[in-house]
Amino acid sequence: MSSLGVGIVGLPNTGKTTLFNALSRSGALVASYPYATIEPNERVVPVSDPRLTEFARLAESARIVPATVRFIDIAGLAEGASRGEGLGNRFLSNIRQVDAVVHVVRGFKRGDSSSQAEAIDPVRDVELIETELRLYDLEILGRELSKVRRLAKSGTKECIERVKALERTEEEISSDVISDRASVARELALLAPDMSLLILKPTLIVLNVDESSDDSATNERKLREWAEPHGVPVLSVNSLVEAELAELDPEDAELFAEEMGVEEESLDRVVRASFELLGLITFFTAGPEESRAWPIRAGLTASQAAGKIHSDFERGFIKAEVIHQDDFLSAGSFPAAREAGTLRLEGRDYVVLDGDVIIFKFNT
Ligand SMILES: Nc1nc2c(ncn2[C@@H]2O[C@H](COP(=O)(O)OP(=O)(O)OP(=O)(O)O)[C@@H](O)[C@H]2O)c(=O)[nH]1
Ligand SMILES: [Mg+2]
Repeated sequence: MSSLGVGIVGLPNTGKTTLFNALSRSGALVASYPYATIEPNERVVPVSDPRLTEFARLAESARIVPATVRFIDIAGLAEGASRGEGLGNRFLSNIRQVDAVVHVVRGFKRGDSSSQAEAIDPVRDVELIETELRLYDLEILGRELSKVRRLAKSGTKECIERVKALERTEEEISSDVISDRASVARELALLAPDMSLLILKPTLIVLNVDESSDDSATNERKLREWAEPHGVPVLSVNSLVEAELAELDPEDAELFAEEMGVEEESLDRVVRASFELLGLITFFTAGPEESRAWPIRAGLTASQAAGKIHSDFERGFIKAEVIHQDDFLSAGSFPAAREAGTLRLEGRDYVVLDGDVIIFKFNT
């Protein structure tokens, strides 16, 4: 499966590319992951998952193949982007293509930051971008509504339902706080699945902080207070330091990180949180050749999950031997699990759970 895409979005010069570089360089340290040749502003980044490391150890796997996230570095959006300022429309339409959004907000001092416009103010900045996203969405909704309203006059039931869904969405997007973006998105997807609205994409805010800002704790607190009712998670990262760390070998990186007082694994947390935005679950395979994480949509059956590995697996599916992660860890091996009775036999209609470790049996 080609990885789903997460767009890095924000005002100009907030450190989007710095974060992108840090993410993709740190990714390159991992031994192997499915590689895709893609545009230079797109990188496939492995998702570190301690479960996978454990499974590989137990199965004595020769290699580890983690799940991946595809990050796309999108150009900065300026105020007025929704009216076409600064190539705004093109960048906004780039965001339509992604499955989720990492919104980078400046939390570091810039040059001579005596002027008001340069003062660090994450809430102002976040609202500025969100306003542009909403204006763009409202424009698209408005255009679609006037088209569908005309069609609805001669009134198929489908058309009328679509108008209602679009109107409800328009109302939500115009309100001060969209309290549950995911449920608005779900409702819209049912009746107008072709509409891709920017503000409804699963979103994570990354506050790009600086080691030297005096009010960084205050800024972060204010941003979190803002984000809470909007239902958007916030992570703090020092992208500049992380980008430098990603270039060092691990020993030097550890020393430097300590010196700079950066939190361990802050990049890993960004990747994991980005992966979580995509709403996927993960099942695993573990054998001597490789241990591998397989991200799938929730609700897939065993035979459909087998089809993710190879279409022949789905066609020739016979059965699956399934064990849940903790049972596998405590058994220590498949034979031991078989003996303990924790490795179960499941048929094609078994619904795969996050954390299942699976051995597929199939005919080719
Ligand atoms: N002090 C500090 N400077 C940073 C940080 N992140 C980025 N910068 C600096 O901010 C400037 C812009 O960084 P970029 O990563 O190019 O920002 P961008 O958001 O990709 O910019 P555009 O693509 O032009 O919108 C560069 O000079 C970076 O070195 C940070 O965490 N701290
Ligand atoms: Mg950039």
